[in-house]
Order: sequence, then C-alpha cells, then structure tokens
Amino acid sequence: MNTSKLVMAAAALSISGTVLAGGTHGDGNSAVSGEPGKASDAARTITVEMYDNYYDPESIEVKPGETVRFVVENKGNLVHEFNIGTPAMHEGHQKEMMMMVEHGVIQGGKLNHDMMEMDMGDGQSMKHDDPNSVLLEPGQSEEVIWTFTDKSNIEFACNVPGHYQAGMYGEVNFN
Ligand SMILES: [Cu+2]
Repeated sequence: MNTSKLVMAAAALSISGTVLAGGTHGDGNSAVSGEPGKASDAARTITVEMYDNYYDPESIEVKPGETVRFVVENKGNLVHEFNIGTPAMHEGHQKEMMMMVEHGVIQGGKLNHDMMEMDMGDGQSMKHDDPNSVLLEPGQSEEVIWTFTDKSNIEFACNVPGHYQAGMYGEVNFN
C-alpha cells in the first residue's frame, strides 16, 4: 500500500465516521446471542455450506447451553459471511460491511487483506475477527465454535451488502 492510497482511505473513513459510530467491530457480541465456545466443549459439528446467496442447511436446532463446532465452507463465487447474532446485531453489522465494500476491502469474490490489517487511526481497523463470525473468500473454510446460552431470537446471517436482503440468513431454533 503506498502513502497516497493510505491518505485517501483515511480521508474516506472520516467521511464515513457517522456510519461507523453505529457499531464498531468487536462491541457487538453481547450475551443475547451466546458466547465464544471451547472446542473441548463441543459435542457436535455442524457443516454449513455457503452459496450465492444462501446457506445449506437453512436452519439449525440447538439446545440452550449447547456448544457447537461449525465448519463453514464457502462454495459460492462471492465473499460470504457466517455470523451468529440477533436481527438487530446483523443490521448493525451490515453498515460496517457496506463500509468494507465502499473501501474496497470486499471486492465481489475477493478480500483485500492488506486493507483489513491497516490501522485507520483511533484504534479502528477493517479487520473482521469477531468470534461470532467468519468472512470467507470462495473455496475457503473456517471454524466457529459457539456456545448458545438462553433461548432468544438468533439467526446466522451473511451481512455482505445485499445478501441478507436476498435471503442469506437462517434460523437458530432452540429445543
Ligand atoms: Cu453472502
């Protein structure tokens, strides 16, 4: 990354500052959706495949208190996210994802990893490293280990702009 690009990105960020204030990465993992789990506590593995623009399976069943190991595979041609949260959390995250697209961090089927690592000032970066989600390029696969706590309104969703609206979310059903 050369200096002029960096300056441009920083300038663009300050313009988007009001959007960012709606919810920065790292603050949205409240107890409503559960908490990061330990692999040793996971009795079950669920493989979730991501396509353009839907999940397979489209819903999952969990028990309150259960820890699940998710193996998330992107089988589509676009960048996709697997994110566990409430509808309100997803809505907040969609604003951040929009910014990632505007800044060229998400480019259709590719992620700009250099840009994601870049320090934007004020401790902000475009890193996508929340424990409740993974953001994957086509062909990539990663794990999310999550402990579902109390029964609540939780979905797994892709917050890449337009994908949630196209139906790329699934229900977490408690039983
Ligand atoms: Cu998607």
